[in-house]
Amino acid sequence: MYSIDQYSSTGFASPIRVMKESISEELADRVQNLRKTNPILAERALGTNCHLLFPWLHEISHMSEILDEVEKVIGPNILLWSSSFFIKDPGSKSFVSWHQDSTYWGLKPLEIVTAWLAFTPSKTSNGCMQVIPGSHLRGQSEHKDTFDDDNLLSRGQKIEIDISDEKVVDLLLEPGEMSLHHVRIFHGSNSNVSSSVRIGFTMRYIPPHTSQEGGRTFAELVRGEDNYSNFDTPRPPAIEMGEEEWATQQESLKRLNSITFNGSTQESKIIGHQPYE
Ligand SMILES: O=C(O)CCC(=O)C(=O)O
Repeated sequence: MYSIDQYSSTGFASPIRVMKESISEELADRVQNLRKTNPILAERALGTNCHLLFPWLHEISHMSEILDEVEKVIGPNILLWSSSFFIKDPGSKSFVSWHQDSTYWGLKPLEIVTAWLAFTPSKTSNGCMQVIPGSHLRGQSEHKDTFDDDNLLSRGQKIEIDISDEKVVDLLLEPGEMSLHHVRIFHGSNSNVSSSVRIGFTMRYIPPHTSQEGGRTFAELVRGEDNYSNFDTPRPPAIEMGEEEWATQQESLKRLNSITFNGSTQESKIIGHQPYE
């Protein structure tokens, strides 16, 4: 158990229960049903800012159980900047290289926290997230873009790091539990060598005084007040994947991509899929 009281020194907190296991299992079923019935649509829809396409994901991002914990880290005024899924099928080679989220996001100051919510068990064998405690205090490391097809990150960006020299912590989560991590912590994950899927839903929260370099992006006030108006407010989804919902989500991606792919030699591997991570 890594407590939220130690967040400032460790850069993460885990596990934190935010919903009943039975509810997260229902959520996992919804995701899997969509993936089964329409895999191409699911690939597109379950990527970045999917909370703008699905009212039930939008609702999750506003849950008081999640925001109460986020508030302990960034204070009472909270904006939701983005969301996305990280899904690894049984036996898939998908992995996430060691990286810092701060690398391409263009957000300042670095009071940005990610809530990673487990819809399924997340364990060592199915490629749970891993962190290096305290690494958020090391400053910004140089990243190299690899564009590796199996890397779930948009640019396949990675820090050259010898993990054998490091203390690595596996963030083991049961369905309905979440972890929180700092935007600068070194983190990554291995591929899924088990026979069960791993589904994580991430929500990125910022305080309203955060500013976005390189353009205006969307962020929605989910708690407290915004006296800065540094972000545009997206239209919340009224129905699942309606025309207006797609238009809002696509606009949010266009804005994010123009910032996070700045200086990149390639476009996002799959439009709508983790374009900015
Ligand atoms: O789900 C993973 O394995 C990695 C997630 C990640 O990099 C993040 O949430 O910032």
